[in-house]
Amino acid sequence: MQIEKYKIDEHNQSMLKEHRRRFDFIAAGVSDAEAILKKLIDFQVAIPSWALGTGGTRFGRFSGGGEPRSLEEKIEDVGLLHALNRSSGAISLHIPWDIPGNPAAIKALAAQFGLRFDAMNSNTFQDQPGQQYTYKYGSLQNVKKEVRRQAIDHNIEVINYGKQLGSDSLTVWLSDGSCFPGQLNFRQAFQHTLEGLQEIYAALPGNWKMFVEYKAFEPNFYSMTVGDWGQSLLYASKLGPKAYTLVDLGHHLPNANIEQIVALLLMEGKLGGFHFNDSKYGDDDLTVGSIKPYQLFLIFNELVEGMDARGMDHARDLGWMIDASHNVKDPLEDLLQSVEAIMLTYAQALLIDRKKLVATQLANDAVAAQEILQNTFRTDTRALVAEARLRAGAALDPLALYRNERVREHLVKERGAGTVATGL
Ligand SMILES: [Mn+2]
Repeated sequence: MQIEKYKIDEHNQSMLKEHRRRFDFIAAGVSDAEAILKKLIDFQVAIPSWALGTGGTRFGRFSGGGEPRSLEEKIEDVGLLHALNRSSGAISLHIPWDIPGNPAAIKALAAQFGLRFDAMNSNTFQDQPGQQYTYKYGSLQNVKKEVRRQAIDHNIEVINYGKQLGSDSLTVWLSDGSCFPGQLNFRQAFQHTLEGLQEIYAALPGNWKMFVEYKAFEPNFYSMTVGDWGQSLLYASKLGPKAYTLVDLGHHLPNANIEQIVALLLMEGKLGGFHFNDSKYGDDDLTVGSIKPYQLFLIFNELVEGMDARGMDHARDLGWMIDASHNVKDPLEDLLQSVEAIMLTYAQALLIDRKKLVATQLANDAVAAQEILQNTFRTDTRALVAEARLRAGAALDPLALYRNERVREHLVKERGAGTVATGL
């Protein structure tokens, strides 16, 4: 299923007059609208292959139908999203769920849709059919050398698939840890994990990055071997300049000050990637901006401020990805909403008057600082983001067009009602 260009043009034409009115209104109040629009057009958020099917919980999974049955169909789905919003120009694969049978053909297919391959993801949190050793007691941390060897070899295999596809980064998320006090020697678990990561690091091509993702709890509930940003930063620092910390919004203890974490990691040049989602309780994997949009805004504020302080390219110098997948919505609609929430919030962060904010900080004026941030947060950036889409050749209202074109119905017809995408 693809959406032809003329459908997008027709859709845009029908909304153009109202859009112009709304865009002119916001543009009149923004001093550098053109520069902001350029940044919005450049900004791309990678879509993970596992978000294209319905997510499950440990209790059940309720497929919505028309899910992609193969890697080719996953690429088609991301191509469809990208055609609608021109902000989803990358796909992040997971091995072994997405092993490319013919990497050259897969690469060519992605290129047809204007997609590149974002970070590759390894999996040592599950046992795969036919696997020699179990990860029940961890992978890189495991007390048994043969298990650690198997996990290292798997990660190197993932790098090799990524090389063939033109990816340039590896995300390592480990579920390693312990469920009960006394189960694990913390220092030994750390040391084993570090040694494993060092071997994987040594296999990285020169231009690659390694992202060390942390998570506070789950599936282990007493300790996690990469449990917070301190531990991740410790690994990344010991590994070397190609290793970075990856922040996933859902991987913190409740009420963690994620914006402060982001600011300090950027200061140290060690923030490498970012996983967007939203949560009420833990790693809920809900739609970006659906629960705590103000927190997302405060995080973007620090991201933009910290990247600008280091002269970084917003679009290219960090890995941006959605990492969410849940039970209820059509996954493609959910992803359109998530990308929209990211773009709206990024646009808000670009609108913050930094000079004024610094002045309030130097004057210890907490009231004025709050006014600046909240006035910006309350600015409606929808027409700004829509204008960026229009200029990039995307739809003014991607979700409306998706629904008008009855995309899901077509996908169910094409693929069947009972298809289940590989993933969680
Ligand atoms: Mn993640």
